[in-house]
Amino acid sequence: MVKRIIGGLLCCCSMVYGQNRSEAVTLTLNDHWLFSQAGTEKWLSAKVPGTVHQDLIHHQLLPDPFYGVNEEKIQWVENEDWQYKTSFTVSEELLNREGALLTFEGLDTYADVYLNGSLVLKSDNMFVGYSVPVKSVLRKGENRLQVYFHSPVKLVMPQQASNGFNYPADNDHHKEHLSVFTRKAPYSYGWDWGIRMVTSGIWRPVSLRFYDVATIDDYQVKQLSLTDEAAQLLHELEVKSVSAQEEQAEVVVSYSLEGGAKTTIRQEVRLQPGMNRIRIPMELPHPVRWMPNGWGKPTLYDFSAQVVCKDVTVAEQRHRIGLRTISVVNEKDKAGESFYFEVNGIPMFAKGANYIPQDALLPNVTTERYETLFRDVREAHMNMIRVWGGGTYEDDRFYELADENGILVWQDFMFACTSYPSDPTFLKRVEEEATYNIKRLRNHASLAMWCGNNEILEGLKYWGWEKKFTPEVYQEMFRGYDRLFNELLPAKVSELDGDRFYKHSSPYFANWGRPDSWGVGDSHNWGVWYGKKTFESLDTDLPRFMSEFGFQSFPEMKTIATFAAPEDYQIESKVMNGHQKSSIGNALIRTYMERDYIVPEKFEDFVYIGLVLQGRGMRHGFEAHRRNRPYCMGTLYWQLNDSWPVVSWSSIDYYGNWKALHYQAKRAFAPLLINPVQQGDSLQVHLLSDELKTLDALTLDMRLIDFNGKLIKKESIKFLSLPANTSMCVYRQSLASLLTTEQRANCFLSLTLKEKSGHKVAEEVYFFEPTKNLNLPQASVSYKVKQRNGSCELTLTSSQLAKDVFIQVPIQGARFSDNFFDLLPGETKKVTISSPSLNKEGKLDITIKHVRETY
Ligand code: NHV
Repeated sequence: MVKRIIGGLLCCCSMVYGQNRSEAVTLTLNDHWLFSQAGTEKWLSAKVPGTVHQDLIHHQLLPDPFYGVNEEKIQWVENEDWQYKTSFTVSEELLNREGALLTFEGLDTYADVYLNGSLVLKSDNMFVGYSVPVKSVLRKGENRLQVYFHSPVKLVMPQQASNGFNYPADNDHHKEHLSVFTRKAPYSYGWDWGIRMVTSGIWRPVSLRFYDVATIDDYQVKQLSLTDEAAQLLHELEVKSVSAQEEQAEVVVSYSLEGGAKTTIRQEVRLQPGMNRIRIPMELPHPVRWMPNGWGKPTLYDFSAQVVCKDVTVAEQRHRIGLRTISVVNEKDKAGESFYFEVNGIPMFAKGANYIPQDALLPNVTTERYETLFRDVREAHMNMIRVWGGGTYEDDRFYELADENGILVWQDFMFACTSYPSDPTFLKRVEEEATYNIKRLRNHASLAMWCGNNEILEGLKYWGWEKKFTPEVYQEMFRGYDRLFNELLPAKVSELDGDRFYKHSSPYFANWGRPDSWGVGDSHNWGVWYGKKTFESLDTDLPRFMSEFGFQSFPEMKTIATFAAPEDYQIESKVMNGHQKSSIGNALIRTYMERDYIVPEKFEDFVYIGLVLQGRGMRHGFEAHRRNRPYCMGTLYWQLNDSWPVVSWSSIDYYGNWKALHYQAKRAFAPLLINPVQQGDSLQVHLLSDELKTLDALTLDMRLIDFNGKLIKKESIKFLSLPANTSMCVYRQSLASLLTTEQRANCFLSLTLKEKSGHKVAEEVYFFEPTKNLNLPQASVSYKVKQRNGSCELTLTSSQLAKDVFIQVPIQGARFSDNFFDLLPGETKKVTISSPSLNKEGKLDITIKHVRETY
C-alpha cells in the first residue's frame, strides 16, 4: 500500500543496527529524470510526475495537441515504448537503516522498473500505487533507477487477436477496442467529448523511504457510532515490522479539533516480524458534525497515529476526519424503489454534477485547478459530485477538497459503457485496484458511495449487443458482469469498507427509455438530447434520482480562439469538427435552438445562443427535480467540466470559464428558490427549500411588468410558512386571468420573497413564452467600469429589458460575480470580475451581448 508518507528529520546520532532507531527519512525521487524513445538512446530531460506527451510537447517534438486538428499528428506516440531514468545518492547512514521502501504512487501503465540492474517491479495497472522493499539492491553513493514503458496498445494486441471479437467500447476512437484490456483511464482512448491521447509515464510521485523497525501500511479511523453525546471510534492500523525479532513499541493515537487541545491514547504493543494489526478504541465526547455544503460547516478533526520505539517516532500517519453518518436509502415503496442520501439522519436533496478528469494529461492538473473547481462547485450550491467511471480514481487532493467543502462524492469504479474481460489475470488486477483505492479513500468524510460501473448493465440489455455478438459471447458478457460487479467489487467493499453503500451500476435498473424504470433507483435520462424530447418532458419524466442528464454547447469564443483561427469559425469546419466528438451534436443543438430561439446566422452568435439554450434548458430539469421532492431526491447533470477545449455537455470549459449553465445551476440550486412553472393553462408558484429550519411570516410579491419597465399589476401573498427541507406550491392561477395573450409576449413576472423584516431572501423572473416569441426591445445596455488590481466592477443599466446579458473579457478563467442574466428595465446591476491578471492600468476590453442583438 502506498500511503502519505510523513518524513522526519535525519537523526544526527550515530546508529548501531538494531539498537538506536531514528525517525524515517523520505527522499523524493521526482527530480533529474531523462526520457527517450526506446531504440533511439537519445535522452532528454523529463518531468516527473508527468507523461511522455508532456515531455515531447516540452521539447517541441509534438505540436500542441489541442490546436487545430493536431490530434491526428500525435497518435504515433501510443505505438512506441518509452524509457525514463534517473540517479540518486544514498549515504551510508541511510543504507544502515533497517528498511528501504521504493514507492511509485502511479505508473501509466505497463512498466518494468530496474534499480541498479535488478528488476524490482513490473506494473500493469495505472490505478494502483506500488511500494517495493529495495534495501538489498541499494548501494552507497550513486544508484540508478530506470523505468521501461511498453506501448499500452501494442502490448495487448495478442489479447485482441486471440479474443475472437471486438469489445463494444464505441467511445474508444480506434477500430480495435484495445482499451478494455488495460487498467488505464478509459477516456484517454477517446470519448464523445475527449481527445485520444494514450500516454505513458510516471504520472504520480516517486519516493524512497528509509526507516527503522516498522512502517504504518494503513491507518483507518472507523466510526462505529455517532450521537450528539459521543462518537465511538476505532483506530485500525496495519504496522509492518522489518525486524527479525519481536519489538517492544508503543502505538500513540490522538485527535484534536482545529488546533485545539490534543486527546491521546497510548498502547503498548509487541510487534511481530511482518504484518501486525492493531486496534485501539476511542470515545470522542460531544462530536462536532461534518455537514454538507448548504447545511453548515464541514468540520474536520485532525487525527494521527504513531509507532514509537524507545522514545523515537519511527512511523506516523495523519488523517483529517469528518464525523457524520451517510446512508443511501434504497428501499422498495409504492412507486418502485427509493434512492436518496441521508446525512446525519436528514434526507438530503442531492444537487451536483458528473465529474470527468480535468485534463487529457492528468499530471497537468495543479492544486490550484483542483481548488478552483471545488470553489466552482461550492459556489453553485452543489452538495454532491459523481466521479464517473470512465476517468480515474482521483488524486488525494480531490477528496481532501471534497471533505473541506462539504461535497459528497459518489465514486464509480473505473468501468464505463462497454463489457470487459473477466479472465483470472484481469480479475486479479481489478482486485488489486479495488483494494488499493478503497483503502486510500475510505477515511474521507465526503465519500458517500461506491458504484461498480457506468451504464454497463444498460449497455448489456439495451444497446443492441445481443445482435452484435454470438449467443456464447453475449452470455459470457453477462457472466463477466456478475463476476466483476456483483461478486468481486461488492465483496471488496464489504471487506474493506463495510458500512459504505455499493451499487453494481449506474443506472442500476436500466429499463431503458421506459417510464416504468423511472420509479426505481437512479436514472440517466437521455430522452432530452439523444431522444430529442423537449426540456419540458423533464417535468413529467421524473426519476427517483437523476444521476445523468445533459445537453451540449460550444465553449465561448475566447476558448474557441485557443484552438481555431477566424477562418475556422464555422460550425462544420474541419477544425471545429475536430473539437466536436459527438457525430449528432451540431444537428441536435440546432434542432433544440429552433424550438425556442431565433437561430442566429453569425457563428459567434450561434455559439452565444447555444450557451443560453443549454443553461435555460438544463435549469428546467433542475427545477422539476427539486420541485418533485421527496419522490425525486437528486439531480446530477452531465457534465461539470472538460478535459480539453471542446464542444461538450460541460458547465465549465477547459480554461475554467463558467458557461451559462453553471450560472443557471447556481441559481436553480440556491437553498431557497422561487419556482414559477406553467402547468396546463395555469401558472403555479412553488417555494423550494433545502434549509434545515422553517421560515415563517414570509411575503411573496409578484409584479407583472412590461419590457419597458411599466408595472401592469401586482399581487402579494402574506404570512407564508415554509417548512425545512421541502417543496411546496403556494400559488395557482389561470393564465387567462393573469394576463392577455398579447401581454405574454411583452411582459414578465417579477417574484420576490421577503422576511417579516423586509429582508429579501429570494427573487425570480418568469417569462410566459419561449424566447423566440417574445417581442424583445432593442435595448441598449450602458455600463461604467471601475478597475482595480485583481478585479473590476461593472455597473450596468438599461431602460428596457436586455435578455441573457453576456459579459465577455479576454482573460481565461476570469471570475464573474454574475453573468448570463436578464437585465430588467430600469435596474442597476453590479458585476465584479476578478482575475490575478487584471491590473488597474491596462484597459480591459469588455464586450456585452444580449439576445435581441443576435437577429
Ligand atoms: O454522451 C454523453 C455522455 C457520455 O459522455 C458519458 O459516457 O455516461 N453520456 C450519454 C449517455 N451516458 C453518458 C447515455 N448514452 C446513450 C443513451 C442512449 C443512446 C445512446 C447513448 C455518459
